[in-house]
Amino acid sequence: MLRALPGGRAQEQEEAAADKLALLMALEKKALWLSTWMIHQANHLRPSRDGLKVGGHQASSASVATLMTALYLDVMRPQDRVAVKPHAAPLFHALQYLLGNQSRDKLERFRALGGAQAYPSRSKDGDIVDFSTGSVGLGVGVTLFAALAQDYLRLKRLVPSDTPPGRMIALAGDAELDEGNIFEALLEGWKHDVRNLWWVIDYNRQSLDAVVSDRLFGRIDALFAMFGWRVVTLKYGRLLQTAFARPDGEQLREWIDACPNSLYSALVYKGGEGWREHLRRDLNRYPGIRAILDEHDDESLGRLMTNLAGHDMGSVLDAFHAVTDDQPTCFIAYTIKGYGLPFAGHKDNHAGLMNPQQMASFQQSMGVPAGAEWERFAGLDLPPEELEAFLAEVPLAAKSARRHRPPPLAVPAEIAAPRGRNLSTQEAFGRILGSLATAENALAGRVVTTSPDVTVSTNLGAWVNRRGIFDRAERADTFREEKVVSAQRWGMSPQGQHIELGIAESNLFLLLAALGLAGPMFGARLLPIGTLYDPFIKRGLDALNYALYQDARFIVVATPSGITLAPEGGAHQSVLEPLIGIAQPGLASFEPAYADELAVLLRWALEEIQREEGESVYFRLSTRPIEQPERTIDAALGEAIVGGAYWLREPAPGAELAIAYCGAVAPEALAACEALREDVPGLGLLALTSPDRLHAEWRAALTRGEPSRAERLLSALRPGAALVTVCDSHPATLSWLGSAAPVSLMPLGVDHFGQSGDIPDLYRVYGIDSDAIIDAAARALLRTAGSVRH
Ligand SMILES: Cc1ncc(C[n+]2csc(CCOP(=O)(O)OP(=O)(O)O)c2C)c(N)n1
Ligand SMILES: [Mg+2]
Repeated sequence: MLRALPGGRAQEQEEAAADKLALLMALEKKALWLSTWMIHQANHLRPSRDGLKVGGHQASSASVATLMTALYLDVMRPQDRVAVKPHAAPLFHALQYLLGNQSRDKLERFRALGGAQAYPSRSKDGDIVDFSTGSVGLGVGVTLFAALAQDYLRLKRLVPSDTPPGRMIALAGDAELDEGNIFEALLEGWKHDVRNLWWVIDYNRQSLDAVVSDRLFGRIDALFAMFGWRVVTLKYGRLLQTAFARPDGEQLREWIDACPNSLYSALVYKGGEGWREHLRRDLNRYPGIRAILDEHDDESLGRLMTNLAGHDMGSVLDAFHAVTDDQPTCFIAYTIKGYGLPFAGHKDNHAGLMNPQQMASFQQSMGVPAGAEWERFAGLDLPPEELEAFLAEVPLAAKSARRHRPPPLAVPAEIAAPRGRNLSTQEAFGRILGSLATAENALAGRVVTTSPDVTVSTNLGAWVNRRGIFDRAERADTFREEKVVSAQRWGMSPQGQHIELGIAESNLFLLLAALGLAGPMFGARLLPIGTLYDPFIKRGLDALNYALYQDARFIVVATPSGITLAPEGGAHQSVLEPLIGIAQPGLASFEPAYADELAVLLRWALEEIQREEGESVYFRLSTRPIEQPERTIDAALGEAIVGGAYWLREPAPGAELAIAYCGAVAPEALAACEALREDVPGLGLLALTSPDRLHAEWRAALTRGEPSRAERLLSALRPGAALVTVCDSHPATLSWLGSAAPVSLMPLGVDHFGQSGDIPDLYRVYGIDSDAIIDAAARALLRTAGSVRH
């Protein structure tokens, strides 16, 4: 509200506000037009070579036209960051085009190769996109973890804390709230007391298939309030509010309030006539309502009855600008899916496209002359210079970089391998991090660890004891204060470098996404390391994929893994995760067997996640202590470990047989190798540290027409030699080696659910113990000798 000021100031301000409103409404109209046109021309005017419809979401874009125009062209500041609901991509691109950040060429190639992406993409659309979206719910959730990451950096003064923080904003579809990850995130956010978070819910009461349940949203505001959020409901626009203030207007309000979502949507679609029929039937006894009906023709009655606040620019601006503190805020904005378009409100409009006739009349109503479809201001009532001048002054147009490029942090040339005769890779990991925690270097200061309630059981204890747990407030470790003996010291403070999460793997990966984007997003690099049990990668897999899709960089340490976890049983034993490691883009995966390999690989990973073209890194580790080799790792061996494979026992030239193993089954492979040496002298033992890297290099080498690393290694054997592969995971992890080199391959591994038992029993039952390896070698040799007839 404008306060009365002396002289003409109040009037001047009112005029300026009215001017701004008119400009924003004109630009909203243009953004709606451009988004609709962009989709239309991609579907109807661009030649199709494959007979597929291109698609695009005209209705979903129209639904948020007012909200997004208000945010992008007025409310947002350069430091704010946004996740736009996936199917509003066309509107997002249109607004960026108006701001001069998106080219016409890209809009014309909407959903074509190299053009504007179907869903906003950080890596494909470039700097204009803050968070990729696509898998509903995840874009909303990640903003909460970005707010946490921002606090982490500011409280540690890793970024300037004297400038205002950015607001992390999600523009969410209402059906996104059906995704469980939203609620997992809300709970975690409450625990961490997150701030500077806005979720703007486009409450059009429609999803893809259907109209959203009426009863649901009655609960939603209470739910947000319960988690400490401010809830701002934007329900009725100014036209409706004025009508409600008239005699009997209250009856109209009550009628709309009680109107079921499905009926409201259907009447939106039917238009003025439909509204009139229903209002007459239900409210005709009220003279005030009859007066309203008499005063409005069908068109203006339709306009009145659909005047929801989410489409009322003035109401939207007031609501956004009224929030000036850092309390998380949820705006529930009532909107209409397809607002302003012929299929507004129709329940089937999600993927609906306007046909050429509808488009022609829409074009006419928008006043866009033929040939001027891409003109930024064609058909608007305001002078282009004024619109241009307004856009130049929009806060977001300020040319401060949205993406930072902080330099990489130096990684020491060597990380010492933990010593010990018998070690598991999990213990080695804990000890490496434990000694990193004592290092007084910049690198250690940027490492941030996180885990969904498995910090201790994944061996992060030593690190956490030394570096502490992150919390906005200083909190003592009560057990310690009460002198209760415990190996864990869990003091909390803003200096802490471990973020403890509840058990929700989706949250883990969304937090890793946010921490892993800290460099480009906030200007200070973090080196995030997340730990979890290997089988639960699948629980958070979509969030992991989501994090990687936007090129967030982090290290995932998954431990324990496989049936080697023996007594824990099949529910906790992972089988297929190494195949995820091979197939997942953006992720380099390793399964080392020995502590010294892990030391080499962790050092490499800390560099890799900082490299411009690098990837995130996944380590699959084990709790099985195994005897360690006595050796020093020279540069060549180090390179081979990173490359994915080396000969642990070099084969004699032209050898008949080799065994290739990966991970914790190393002792079985070694034992089999020793046992076979007498009968097959010169056999080799190939250690695989990364089936993923080896596979990727094989494919790349094939394309280059050069021998791959795998082929070069195996060329030590005679062509057609026998190769037994063994791993504590699905045999397909390694069986592809049979195509990379001319060998006759026998793949061993686990291809059905595990069960409780000890390692000797389980390895025997699942066929990965040394006897199984020896047996497979014998069969392979027989087969290569041609004595087995198929
Ligand atoms: C995880 C996931 N499941 C399914 C989809 C397919 N999908 C795309 S949009 C949508 C409905 C979205 O409804 P809402 O969030 O209300 O958006 P709006 O009404 O604004 O289009 C669905 C099911 C998806 N993108 N992601
Ligand atoms: Mg919806």
